[in-house]
Amino acid sequence: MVRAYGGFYYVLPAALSGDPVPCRVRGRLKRVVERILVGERVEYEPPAAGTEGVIEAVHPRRVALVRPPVANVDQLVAVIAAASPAPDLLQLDRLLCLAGRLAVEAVVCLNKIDLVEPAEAERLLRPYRKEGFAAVAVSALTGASLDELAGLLRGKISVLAGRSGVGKTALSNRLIPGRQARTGEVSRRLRQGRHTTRHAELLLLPGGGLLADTPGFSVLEDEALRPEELAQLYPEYARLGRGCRFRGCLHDQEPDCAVKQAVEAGQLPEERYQRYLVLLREARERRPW
Ligand SMILES: Nc1nc2c(ncn2[C@@H]2O[C@H](COP(=O)(O)OP(=O)(O)OP(=O)(O)O)[C@@H](O)[C@H]2O)c(=O)[nH]1
Ligand SMILES: [Mg+2]
Ligand SMILES: [Zn+2]
Repeated sequence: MVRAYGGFYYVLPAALSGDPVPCRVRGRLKRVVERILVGERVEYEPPAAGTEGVIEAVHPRRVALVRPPVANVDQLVAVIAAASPAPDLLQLDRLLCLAGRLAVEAVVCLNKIDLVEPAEAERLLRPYRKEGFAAVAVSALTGASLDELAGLLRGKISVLAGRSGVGKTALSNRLIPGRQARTGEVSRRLRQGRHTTRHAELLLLPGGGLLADTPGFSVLEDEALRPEELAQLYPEYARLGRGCRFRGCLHDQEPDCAVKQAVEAGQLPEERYQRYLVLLREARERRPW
């Protein structure tokens, strides 16, 4: 199901392709399924000529995002801008942790590379590539490397996330021919309006796969993270942490910490470690993101 609107649920006939079919929900199902989310896999009775289809069953979902309400997400695309607004790497790290927590894949997408030197884009992405994240440097304005991004989205349900103004809507407009959602001011206004979450929608990508645009910070969760969970969400820290003296080492003040030693030896990026300490403090204070 890719779109819920005006009492209808729009269902793609084949897996991640085809034209959405308007459906109603079988009456008895309404009692069982409290809320059907976009991204839900459903069984439906196709419409006879001139009528609508009927959703007969909803499959159990693997995962669901709260904001935007999207089920069965495969991949979170964490978008930052190379400039304007300046890259918010703390926010990027939060999004990568969120993806890890939900057990969905993550892609680092650096947009607006037309505004910086190529070396600057590479400097920003290198630490993430080294840690094993898929990372692309693109420009929604010039179209640079958008085919590479499209390749990462193929065949998957992906959600674009990142702070306001980084170019999520501009990217989805470029990736989906014919889509002309308004960028800039308009979405900022909409975000405060009542339409935002109700209109979560999955857009069909030309290469196959589905993409949800989201406004601003909407993907962050309310639930606070425990410090031990946080440490596990950094792939490199989880791997190296096996060499720490203490089990459950949080790589902060503990003695004989393999992670801290790797940072001091220049084997792990210092700046990402400093941001980890910020997130660790937040987790200790149990602050929601
Ligand atoms: N120079 C440059 N500008 C871009 C690029 N991508 C987007 N922009 C501009 O950045 C501004 C914000 O883009 P949007 O796509 O609306 O940003 P958004 O992430 O959807 O923002 P919200 O919907 O508020 O969360 C617009 O004025 C775009 O034209 C890019 O690659 N290069
Ligand atoms: Mg937008
Ligand atoms: Zn440690």
